[in-house]
Amino acid sequence: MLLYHDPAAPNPRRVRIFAAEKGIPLETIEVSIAAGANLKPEFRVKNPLRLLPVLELDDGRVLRETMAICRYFEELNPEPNLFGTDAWERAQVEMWNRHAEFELLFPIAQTFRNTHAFWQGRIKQAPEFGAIMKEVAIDRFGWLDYELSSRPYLAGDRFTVADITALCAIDFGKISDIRIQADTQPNLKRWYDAVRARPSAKA
Ligand SMILES: N[C@@H](CCC(=O)N[C@@H](CS)C(=O)NCC(=O)O)C(=O)O
Repeated sequence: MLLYHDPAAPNPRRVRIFAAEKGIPLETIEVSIAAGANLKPEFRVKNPLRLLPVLELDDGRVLRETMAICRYFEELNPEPNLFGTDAWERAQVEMWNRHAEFELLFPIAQTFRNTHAFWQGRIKQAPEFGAIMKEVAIDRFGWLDYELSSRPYLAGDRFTVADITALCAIDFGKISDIRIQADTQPNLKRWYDAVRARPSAKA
């Protein structure tokens, strides 16, 4: 299987980490967002939305959307389980993954898109909106520290896809100077150090 990705982008990283946790080997092909390679006709046939990641199967079928790709991998290699094993755990993982996407990744990505020089001249930016999103992201770090005071991982006692989403979002925040405050957010820091230390985090 071939993954179209950009090493610097958070959503492709979610897929690479997920595959590494599952022991699924992936060939990768870099599509540089900085160089505008995702806007070129060769890539637009893979994804007319011009977004990464894209997974291409050996028979040429193409799958888009981070979570669709991760769910496909979960079906292919059920162990180690990363989406939950019973009704309650699956619901918890779903809830926490959505929290990580909408409460962390979304405001962090919107801060970057609307305030960073990288996007100047590439997209229409709304700096005021970006600044508000940064405030939201900073607020959510405090919320997550509170949540993680009662359990080791986002969805409970073990590592799941929700932790992958949160890790990639939080690491991506650094480019916009959104950072864990180790002195006031010890639970978040403890969780971050644990997930960052997993070999898959380097994928
Ligand atoms: N919902 C999509 C979002 C994909 C997405 O936003 N990808 C970003 C990289 S993290 C991208 O390709 N951006 C290129 C651009 O905006 O031009 C998914 O989860 O796969």
